Amino acid sequence: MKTALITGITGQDGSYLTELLLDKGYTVHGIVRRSSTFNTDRIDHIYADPHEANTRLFLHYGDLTDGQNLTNLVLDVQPDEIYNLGAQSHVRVSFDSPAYTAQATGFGALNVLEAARQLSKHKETRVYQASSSEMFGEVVETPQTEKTPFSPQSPYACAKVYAFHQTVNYRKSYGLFASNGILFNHESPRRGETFVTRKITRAATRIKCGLQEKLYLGNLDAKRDWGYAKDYVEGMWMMLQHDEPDDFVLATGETQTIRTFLDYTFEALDMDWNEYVEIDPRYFRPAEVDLLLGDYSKAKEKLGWEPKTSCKELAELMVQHDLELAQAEANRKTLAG
Ligand code: NDP
Ligand code: GDR
Repeated sequence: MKTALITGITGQDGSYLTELLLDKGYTVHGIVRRSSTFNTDRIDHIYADPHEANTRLFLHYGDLTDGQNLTNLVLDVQPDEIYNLGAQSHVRVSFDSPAYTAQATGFGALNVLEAARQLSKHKETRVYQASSSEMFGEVVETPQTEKTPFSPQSPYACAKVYAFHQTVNYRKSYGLFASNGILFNHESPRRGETFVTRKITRAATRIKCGLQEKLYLGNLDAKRDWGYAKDYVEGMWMMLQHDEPDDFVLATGETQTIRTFLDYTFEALDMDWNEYVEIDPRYFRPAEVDLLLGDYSKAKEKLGWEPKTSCKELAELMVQHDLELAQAEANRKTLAG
């Protein structure tokens, strides 16, 4: 069976991709960052003691900014497939930490490609690069396709554009099987709590349970093409099973404002968000991406990939999950007196 190496295994997508690959019989190696607190919450339910028999998930310490460490790991593990999902992935934070974002999100991808190039001298390996719809930035055309020019609007997006082009460069220069997935926003109950969808579903359910009074947000007018992360990791895997490396957009082909996501969330709880939401300019960005809407027809035609979950269904499944979390928190408070 195949072996995969995943950077960013502790993130939202890393956790779903690990489940998918283990289900398919892969051995999975993941890179985790050393941290003074546990950062493996999203994969704890699938991680078994490596001393036990039949374990197929292995974790290694490392960091995308440490190229030597990545090359050593890649040469040791000899993966058939490498998924580079690791990144400083928060757009707003990238304005505060532009240099670190460039190192982790941009040069980190170069480190992964260079490690893969070393391995490819001995055996074939395939690389997936987690590219982003943020690279489109300023609206040039809609819907956005693989041919739409990039116009990045943040240090994060600039770093992703660099990584995108290096991926194409390694493909052309060295014949490396390296594909870019240009993924539009995808969310889930495992989404980080500072991204807007999860911030909304966490706050709305906590308000419902009497644990919070207000929700402070920034720009409510931006439009995003939101899909379900579980659907999207399947597309990542499909890209690396394709007969040739290429670049693919994964999206739903529908776009909604933050206001509409608020509608879906609060309606699922029989509440009106206008009573609870306040604007805090702290959450505005120095430059905003106003409209993202993806055309996934190339992925549909060449990979047979299609999204399965609508934005409304996504909001509802996130609400259901977060309501259970909020109810448990409320119960703990009651018990504690
Ligand atoms: P998350 O923010 O949930 O996860 C990011 C992962 O990267 C975490 O495992 C994190 O580790 C790890 N990481 C961060 N910095 C480093 C570093 N210096 N070295 C090694 N690992 C690091 O992101 P998602 O799962 O949502 O996204 C996965 C990838 O896809 C990212 O590259 C993101 O930019 C990209 N993307 C995401 C989209 C989305 O809508 N979710 C859309 C398009 C692209 P830790 O847990 O320790 O913080
Ligand atoms: P995004 O996601 O920047 O699209 O990047 P995020 O959820 O952070 O923002 C989406 C939109 O919501 C607006 N917004 C707020 N955003 C946050 N985080 N917090 C708020 O309080 C808030 N209020 C309004 C934002 O201004 C923005 O317009 C995500 C990340 O996963 C990237 O890594 C990925 O590449 C892209 O999606 C595609």
